[in-house]
Amino acid sequence: MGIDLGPSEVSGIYGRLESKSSAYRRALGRPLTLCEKILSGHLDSEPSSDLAGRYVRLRPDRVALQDVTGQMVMLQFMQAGLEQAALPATVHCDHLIRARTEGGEDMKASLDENSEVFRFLSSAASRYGVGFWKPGAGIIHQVVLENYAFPGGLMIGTDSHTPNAGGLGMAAVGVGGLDAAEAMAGVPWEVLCPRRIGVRLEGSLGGWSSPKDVILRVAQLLTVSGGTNSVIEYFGPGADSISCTGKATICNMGAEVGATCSVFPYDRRMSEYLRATGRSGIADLADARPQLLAADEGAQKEPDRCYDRLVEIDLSELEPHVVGPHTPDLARPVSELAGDAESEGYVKAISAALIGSCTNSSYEDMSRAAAVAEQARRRGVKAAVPLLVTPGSEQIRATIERDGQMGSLEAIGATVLANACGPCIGQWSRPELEEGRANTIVTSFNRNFPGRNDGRRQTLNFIGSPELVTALALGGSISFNPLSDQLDSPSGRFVLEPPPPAPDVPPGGFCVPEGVYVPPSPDPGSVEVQIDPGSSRLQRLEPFEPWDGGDMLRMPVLAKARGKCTTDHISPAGAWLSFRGHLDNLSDNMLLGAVNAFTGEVGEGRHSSGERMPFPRLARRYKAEGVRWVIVGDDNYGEGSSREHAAMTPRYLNCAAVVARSFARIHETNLKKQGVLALTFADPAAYDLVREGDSVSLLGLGSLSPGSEVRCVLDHADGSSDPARLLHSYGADQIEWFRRGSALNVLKG
Ligand code: MIC
Ligand code: SF4
Repeated sequence: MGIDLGPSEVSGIYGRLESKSSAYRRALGRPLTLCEKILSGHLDSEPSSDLAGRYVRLRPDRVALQDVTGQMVMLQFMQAGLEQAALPATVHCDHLIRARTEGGEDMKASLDENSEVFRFLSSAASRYGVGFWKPGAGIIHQVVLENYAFPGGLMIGTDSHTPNAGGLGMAAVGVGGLDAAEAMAGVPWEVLCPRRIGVRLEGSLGGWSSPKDVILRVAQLLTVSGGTNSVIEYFGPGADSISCTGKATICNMGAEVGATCSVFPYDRRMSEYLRATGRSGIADLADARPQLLAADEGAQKEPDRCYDRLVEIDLSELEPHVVGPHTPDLARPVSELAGDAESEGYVKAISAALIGSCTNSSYEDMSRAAAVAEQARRRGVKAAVPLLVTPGSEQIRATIERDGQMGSLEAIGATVLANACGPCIGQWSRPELEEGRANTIVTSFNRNFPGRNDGRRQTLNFIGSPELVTALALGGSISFNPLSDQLDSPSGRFVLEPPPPAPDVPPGGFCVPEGVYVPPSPDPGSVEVQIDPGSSRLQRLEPFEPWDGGDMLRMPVLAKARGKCTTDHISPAGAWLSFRGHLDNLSDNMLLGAVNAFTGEVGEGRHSSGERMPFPRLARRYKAEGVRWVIVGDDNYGEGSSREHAAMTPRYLNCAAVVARSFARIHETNLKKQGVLALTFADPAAYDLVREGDSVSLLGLGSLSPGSEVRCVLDHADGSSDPARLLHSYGADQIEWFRRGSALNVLKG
């Protein structure tokens, strides 16, 4: 199977899109939204009735993997005894690269530290027909945008920010590793057909306002769970005023509101980007089909008929925003940041400013940030705090080096890090920080959960656009309003001018890097996959046990998590990223960030004997005793990343069920796939009935069927008990995953 989809394959895809979406339009008897066209066009069957709210089986066009989730994909693919990827797939080495000093040195050290994992990934990719992007090539979503995303396509990726490709009009969805392994095995990919949120954009961006501010505003309106099981579709006259890469920023951060994916209609900006990245053939095909690659006119005229929810944003009135700390939906215009810092007691001094990442490292972003930096350089002013730049890809890095943007940033003191995730994913080493001391950082990244960037829960991360973050780096404090406050310079005080509009494709073309990509072997049989049996970082997987057919009685509550419990709380990244290919070693991080609802402590619970200990140790103790146990979760449990490890480590340590008020989409699927029962309280208030020392019985599992309820009895330590009704969202096939112990066991046959 080829790794590239060229114009002839894309033309075939458009043919199917045309015929299936017409059938779907007839079946619904109304105009279609863009995502409805893309999804119905990729159905494994003929569309005949309304799919919304139902599980649908789709045929994605490609799969994208990154290094830390990709290891499990490959291990699962191997465990299932599969041979060759049945559709184009690539793996990107980005998350494992550290940020310690600067790009060159960091890359060298990271190559040494991770050589074993990179050898495994490159050999497995070569063996199983997957393209391999070497460390240093760039961050998955940026490299995919530059090379593989195309309008009207459908992609799944083992990373929650896969929707970035929506900037090129692709429906791109973040999934757990097993979804990817199954798709690579040629099995249709199953997803709950999303609801539709329409965002109508009026006006045009100007001054300091940027695409980032569009999504920060959307996050404020929808909140971190408001997009769950929904697609966010942008349209309206304002959409054209946003560059292709700016659209990608907006779609990327749709993950922060839990959206399945986000998508923009095809337009001139996308056509330009496709041509500038060497894909004129696809641009020609798309240029000839503007209607196919946008919502039907009727849907745009009467959005109320076609979208479940409608949001309107006037770009001309949109102020630059800053969100945080600790959650991406805590938004305010930058003019209100100083006031919030005062009233909330946030540390005002900024300790570091970081720009770039997969979200915001386009040519346009870097040009606007550089334009701010230039104003300071001309006046002899340097950044008041360390300014770290993470280019999204080698293509971007080399191009901004050639065109001078990097020089402007370096002139004010910026350090350029490796083209990798680095500080965005906790690979940032900050030995200078005093343990336990609160500090403030500003970033143009997408996530700001506690402990995410530097492993320090006291770090407050405020997120804004790269140009705004650069300006804040000059001001050195979150009380500084870049729009109106003065900066000191040797020649007097001055106020920064808003950066001028910048092109999203370089006038002189992109510098195309060489030697960063390795195609799969033409002779896969000759490739040996390299795993050292004594490795601490890679471990072949053993299948999980099937369900024994009985009810689950009197299981202890290992943890009742209070409040936000993201995948970063359940399976932290940072130093733990080293063990993403070794389930046993990784399991020692399970729930280390979760807040114990009974005690307020982080990462610790109590054994039924009364002894306190960290959750992973507690779980290992129960496992050794042959006891299965339960996690109780709050709202939007498992928010954030796609890492299936957050489901695999509990499963491995004997978790039988997670009962939550509600789940984030990807995590819920990951739990189901790994054979952990994912259940929700029919009455969310029942969460409060769970007390310390409770045991949980789940009854009637033998009659589990789509839409059925699960009976639960909570036995309290004082001898009393409470019943609770539990719901689930399992489809018929998914129940089989539970019965057989995991979806992988089903895949193996
Ligand atoms: C993230 O941004 O949280 C990550 C790291 O990219 C994750 C993937 C992972 O945990 O490996 C994601 O977003 O899915
Ligand atoms: Fe990497 Fe951060 Fe993007 Fe995730 S969000 S892919 S960690 S740069």
